[in-house]
Amino acid sequence: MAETATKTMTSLLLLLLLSPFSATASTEAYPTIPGTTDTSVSASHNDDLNPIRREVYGDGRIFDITHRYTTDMPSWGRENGLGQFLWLPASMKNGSLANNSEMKLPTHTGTHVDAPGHVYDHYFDAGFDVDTLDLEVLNGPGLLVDVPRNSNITAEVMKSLNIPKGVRRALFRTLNTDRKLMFKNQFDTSYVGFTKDGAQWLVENTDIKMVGIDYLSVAAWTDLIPSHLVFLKGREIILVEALKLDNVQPGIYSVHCLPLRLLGAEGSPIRCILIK
Ligand SMILES: *[C@@H]1O[C@H](CO)[C@@H](O)[C@H](O)[C@H]1NC(C)=O
Ligand SMILES: *[C@@H]1O[C@H](CO)[C@@H](O)[C@H](O)[C@H]1NC(C)=O
Ligand SMILES: CC(=O)N[C@H]1CO[C@H](CO)[C@@H](O)[C@@H]1O
Repeated sequence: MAETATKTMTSLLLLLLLSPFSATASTEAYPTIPGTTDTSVSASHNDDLNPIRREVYGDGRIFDITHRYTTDMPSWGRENGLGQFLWLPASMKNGSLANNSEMKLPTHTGTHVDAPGHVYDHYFDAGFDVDTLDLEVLNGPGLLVDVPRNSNITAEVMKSLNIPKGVRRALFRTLNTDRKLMFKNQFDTSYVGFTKDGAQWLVENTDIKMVGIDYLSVAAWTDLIPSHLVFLKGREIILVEALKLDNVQPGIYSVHCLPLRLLGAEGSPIRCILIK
């Protein structure tokens, strides 16, 4: 008897957990990303097969600040975006037991991380790849800060931001977000990034070890290599690029970023979230 009752309870609980009503559509306050469809509303009906794609989870507490990989997303130096990056060599449609995709893409595509080997060949040869990055640096309290929209990130701008000592992770939101550059498929060299003196100022005057930015490079186009060299020389600072910082309030969050363990790679896609 007792066993049957327990079984019934368990089934009820399972039913409740699986019920469509437990999948809440809480993204109303956070408009969907341009060019994509917010399916979270229609997904509350279970009569259609609509996968839920979200930017925000946990009743507005968890923000996905990773860009979705799409064929249309901008890709470094390319006119027409990333293009095809997924193939389906084995498909159920033509007789396989399962679908098994393969992917091919530059490791510095979309939201990604740079390892020291990116701009220092002797670091590359020594093996300072993405697998050697310190997860402690990539996970912990961090500051999302708005950068004045009329300038690249120079020493003067860095100074004006007054980021307190002790802040170890900083995500810089710039004009790139306003211009929605990560949603335009043509690569745009006029993005905002760090000038060499801005990078130098950060290294010398702050405790920041994780630097995040909202386009494909932390370094302004005109200071591309010099800024990277300044940041990556000490092998302490980790650069996270092309973060999706739309529709998130500035302030302190718990930052969580996890790169792939690609042995020998100086870059890797990375999944980043902010938790309030
Ligand atoms: C099976 O599907 C794959 C991927 O679409 C394709 O390359 C292959 O030619 C197909 N094979 C057959 C027998 O249709
Ligand atoms: C930032 O620098 C780039 C060149 O690297 C330039 O095209 C762009 O206009 C600058 N942006 C601002 C807001 O000054
Ligand atoms: C049965 C099944 O899930 N088939 C899918 C295999 O993958 C292709 C391509 O992504 C889908 O179109 C099929 O529906």
